[in-house]
Amino acid sequence: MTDDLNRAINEAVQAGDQEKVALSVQEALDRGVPAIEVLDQALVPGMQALGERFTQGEVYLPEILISIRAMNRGVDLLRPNFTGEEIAREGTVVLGTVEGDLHDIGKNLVKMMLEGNGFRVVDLGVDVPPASFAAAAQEHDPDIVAVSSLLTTTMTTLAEVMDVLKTSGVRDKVGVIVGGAPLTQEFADSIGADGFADDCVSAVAEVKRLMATR
Ligand code: B12
Repeated sequence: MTDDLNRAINEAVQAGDQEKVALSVQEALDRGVPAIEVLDQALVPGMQALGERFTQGEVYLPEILISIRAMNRGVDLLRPNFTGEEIAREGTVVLGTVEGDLHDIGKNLVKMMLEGNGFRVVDLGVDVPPASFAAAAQEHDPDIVAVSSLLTTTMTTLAEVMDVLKTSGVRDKVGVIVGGAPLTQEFADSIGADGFADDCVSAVAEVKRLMATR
């Protein structure tokens, strides 16, 4: 993708300009830029840059919400380019944001990337109690359980998810992968998760790696 188009999309996300995001994303697709590149190099960095500005106190929640809508317009245009009948079904992933946490932008991107790569994703949504991850694992017999956490206060709940998966007897049948801005590989290791990824592109690679080693 050309730098000017990349910058236009990134800035339009940050500005919360839905029309400009839609026009620029469509232009990129028309120029033959792969959807994954538009997501990975323009939309996500735009949202992440805004996240940084929020952290610095330069923008506030209303701006964030407006930008989320703008980003979603772009994601909606990309979505059909990710999923296709020609893509083989690779496996099943149960995915959700942990209890107490309502952040779902990153989770939804992970979902979209997995679906685009041929996985069936059972999306449990946000604020998912540990027991619900275990119940879904029993019901859907997934290869992987993927848990998102964006708050340091909900990180401890991830350890509870691991415990409940064990006590309900499904832990040995599934790989567990965790992610979200405050998490690290060290944290994932400390709670006994099998995998960690810090963005939606490496999440797919990590899921594939886990499935290959199981
Ligand atoms: C957008 C946002 C919101 C939105 C969420 C909207 C939504 N539908 O998601 C709203 C406004 C609702 C919100 C609310 C709150 N938020 Co908020 N929010 C953010 C913000 C600005 C951006 C998050 C985001 O979407 N980033 C973009 C996405 C693309 O990145 P990502 O989420 O990291 O996801 C990527 C990777 O982490 C990874 N990934 C994510 N999940 C998973 C899962 C798996 C399995 C894998 C492998 C990978 C993976 O892949 C993703 C894509 O590449 C961050 C700031 C920041 N710098 O992150 C604060 C932030 C996360 N929020 C914060 C806080 C404190 C809150 C509130 C408590 C604020 C309040 N006082 O009310 C509430 C909490 C509500 C709740 N109970 O959850 C803090 C958390 C601090 C902490 N250390 O815990 C942050 C860091 C801001 C800050 N510095 O203060 N927030």
